[in-house]
Amino acid sequence: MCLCLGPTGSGKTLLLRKIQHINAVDETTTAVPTVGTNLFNLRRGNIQIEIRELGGIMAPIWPKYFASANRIMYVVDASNLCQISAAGVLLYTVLAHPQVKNGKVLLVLTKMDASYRQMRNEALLMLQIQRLQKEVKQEIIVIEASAITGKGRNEIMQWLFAEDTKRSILN
Ligand SMILES: Nc1nc2c(ncn2[C@@H]2O[C@H](COP(=O)(O)OP(=O)(O)OP(=O)(O)O)[C@@H](O)[C@H]2O)c(=O)[nH]1
Ligand SMILES: [Mg+2]
Repeated sequence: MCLCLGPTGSGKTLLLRKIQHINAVDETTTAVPTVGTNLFNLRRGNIQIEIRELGGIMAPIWPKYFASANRIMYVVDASNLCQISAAGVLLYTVLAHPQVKNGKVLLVLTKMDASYRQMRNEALLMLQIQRLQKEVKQEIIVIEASAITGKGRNEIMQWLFAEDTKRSILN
């Protein structure tokens, strides 16, 4: 199970909908805040994986779900200057949690279609990723994405399916 986390309104639901069905989202699509959780099933060949989005508003109780996950996809809104540093602090509290120590971590910088977005390097600087990477054991993979254009969709799919594909070949 992969958990999808990130601050309120960072773009988790829309991105997961786009990943699930490439035609599900365009510039006219609207989203409502997730109060609770959303489950997304992805299938590639005979491999199926489950992603559970936890709404940003639920951040205080995210840790209740950590035991059920072996992977974390953390979504940050690269166009929200006010939220981005706080998103880094929140990511640190997640990665420092004992039940997340051995998980795989993907950091998604989304809304890269927005003209007022931060560029990758600036966003990573504001998130203090280099410092964070020194503090935590997990390797943080970074992918730029957009639910509107579909940017990053294939790379995210590849990351999501990589381990499960390996496992099914071994079995
Ligand atoms: N421009 C742009 N806007 C986006 C993108 N993804 C999401 N949005 C907008 O951002 C807002 C929040 O999107 P959601 O997907 O609901 O965010 P969320 O992370 O699921 O939020 P919570 O469920 O409340 O934690 C909506 O108004 C979306 O239309 C994107 O890739 N580009
Ligand atoms: Mg949501």
